[in-house]
Amino acid sequence: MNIKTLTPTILGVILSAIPAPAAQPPAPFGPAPSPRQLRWHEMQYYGFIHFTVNTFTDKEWGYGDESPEIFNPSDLDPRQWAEVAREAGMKALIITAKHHDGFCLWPSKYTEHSVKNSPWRGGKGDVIAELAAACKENGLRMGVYLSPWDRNHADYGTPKYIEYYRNQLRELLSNYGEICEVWFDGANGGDGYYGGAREKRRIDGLTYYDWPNTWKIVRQLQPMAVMFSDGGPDIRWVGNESGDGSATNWALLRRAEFAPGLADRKALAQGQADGTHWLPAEVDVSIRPGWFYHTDQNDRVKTVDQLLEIYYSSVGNGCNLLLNIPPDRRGRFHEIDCQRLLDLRKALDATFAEDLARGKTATASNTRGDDPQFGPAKLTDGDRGSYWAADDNVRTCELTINLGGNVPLNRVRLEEHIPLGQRIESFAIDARADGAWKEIATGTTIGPRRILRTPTVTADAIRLRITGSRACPTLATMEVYCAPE
Ligand code: FUL
Repeated sequence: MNIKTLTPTILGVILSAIPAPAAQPPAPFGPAPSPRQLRWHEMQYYGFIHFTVNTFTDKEWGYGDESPEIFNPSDLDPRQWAEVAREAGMKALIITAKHHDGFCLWPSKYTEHSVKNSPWRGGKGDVIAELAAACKENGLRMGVYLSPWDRNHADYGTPKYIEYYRNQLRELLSNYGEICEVWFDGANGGDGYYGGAREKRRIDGLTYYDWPNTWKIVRQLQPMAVMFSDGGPDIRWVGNESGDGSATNWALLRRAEFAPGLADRKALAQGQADGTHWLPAEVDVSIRPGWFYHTDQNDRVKTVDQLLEIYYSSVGNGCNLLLNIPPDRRGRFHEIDCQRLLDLRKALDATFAEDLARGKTATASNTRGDDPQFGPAKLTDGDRGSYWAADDNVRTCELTINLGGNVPLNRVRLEEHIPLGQRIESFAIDARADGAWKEIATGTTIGPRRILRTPTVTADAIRLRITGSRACPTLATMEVYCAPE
């Protein structure tokens, strides 16, 4: 058949039957998260456990001369920790296997300064093993904190100690199943017991620990574990211990400028838009004033309102929340702390009970290649893995969801499709009431997650205006909720 002999009408019918070529996903922009970091982003909220000789001496930092005999919890119960954490909605527990005082919660074969010389369980106990079993039973992941600074060890400050530290890390990463996170604290206070020397020891934080070679051990033994410190290499400190995330939050950092204990606090909080590495922030904060349990702080456990503020400041700004609950001298979470955790869970469940945008009609001022696989319906399909994307040349865009009738709302939850990098740098949210649009929130970054708290408004549509983006924007989800007053 000769195409010239076809009438225009027949040609039109044939052409319309040929499917338009599928659009390609946007090219990744800047650094993107690794699979282990993506898995960490999903954890969102998990618990920190500070427990050691300090629990029995009522201190925050042990000097390193504590006798292992003082570690004697009357009713140690990691199963209780794990059950409460699970019911609270946490996804993991990270424990101080060794804090600055050097006492080990597991029977390390490289030191006598451990539970093996404690009366607890007749010297046969292993807190890490008990916690690992309890986490497994409760579907939680487990992480370990191994303080680089060791105020007990005679060799601290010499190369010999680095070998000791690495041996301990190998024990923790080999004998307790899967480890989700390794926590490298940056504190190096100076003075300590140091095997009886009782002196001040200074180390060069940049060179002494030879971090790159220690990180290799973690990669080799636990390839899916993320490593936390002031400068990563996987997760960064947020720069404060008060529970504050930053509303502007790039999951990126110029990593060469950072190391454990050496950090620019503002950059840690906000990240750096032009960062060379994907390095998202973790917010660590205690439910009590101290990291360790002190009876006289029982009336200063954070209230649900305080915890909610922390939740929105951390999780709501795209950070993960690591909330510390220190076991008491029995070795149990205190009743007050347990109640607060469960009350927080209740409040969050009530707020995020129903996504008012789910399944509703969404439209976009631009859709990548006009291809439904990147269409705005992906924002409301309940699948945070699928995403809307714009054409390559687009930097601003409007996304509108018709809520199908008037509904009260006061929370909007957004996520970029971070496997392709972080892009959006400014946005506004409008609600439509009686046919008129009104701005109810503005923001800078979205990244892994952004939860906006807005005044309660009644609206029949909601609109996200992306007003600035470093590359063509993507968005994985746009959810709308109404928190009870
Ligand atoms: C700090 C430590 O010095 C505190 O004792 C606590 O462990 C906190 C999480 O990190 O740097």
